[in-house]
Amino acid sequence: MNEKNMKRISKFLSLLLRHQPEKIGLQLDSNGWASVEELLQKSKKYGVRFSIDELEAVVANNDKKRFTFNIDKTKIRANQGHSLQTIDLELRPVQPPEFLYHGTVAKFLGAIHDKGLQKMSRQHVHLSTDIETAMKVGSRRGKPIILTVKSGEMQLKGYEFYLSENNVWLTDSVPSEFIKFKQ
Ligand code: HQG
Repeated sequence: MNEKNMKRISKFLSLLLRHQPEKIGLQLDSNGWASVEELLQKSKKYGVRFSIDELEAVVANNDKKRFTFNIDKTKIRANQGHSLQTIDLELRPVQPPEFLYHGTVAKFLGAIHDKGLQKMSRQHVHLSTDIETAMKVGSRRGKPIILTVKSGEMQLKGYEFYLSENNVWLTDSVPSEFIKFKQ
């Protein structure tokens, strides 16, 4: 399968498994899992055809490991990034490193200064351990600006951090006092 086709399927899966399963009438359970069989059938009916082999290739080769199968590959879910507020990914709090990074753009800085980092339409604020990833995330919107989050200090003060299956750090919000706006 070529790159373009993989990307097309990955985008479609993100839409269904994170945001709008109702688009094709797909059911997600409370932990975000969809039946693989139902996904293939309903996608086909909707006009987006892909085989189980293609789905497996997308899950295995996805650049950010966005999706996971259950053990017998009868179910699939997105590892993070949901805007569906009712999905419980069963994340357990873990100890974060001293600092984590968030990539954003200049036009949001005023609001972030005032209100801190907020989850906006997703379930969590997304953070990374390395600056390079934060640069990529920020550059989706323009010239990236990197914010350093004092995650170690936050945790000591009782804030919880989670690590998704694909190594994205997640938290509910980051108040401004824990953000270093200058590197
Ligand atoms: C900004 C992609 C105003 C925040 C990426 C960001 C990531 C505020 C935007 C994942 C704000 C939200 C998530 C505030 C935060 N006022 N703006 N108080 N607080 N913002 O897309 O972190 O390819 O929901 O800086 O790689 O950009 O989809 O979050 O610019 O991992 O797998 O509001 O999405 O992954 O945008 O990206 P998003 P994000 P995938």
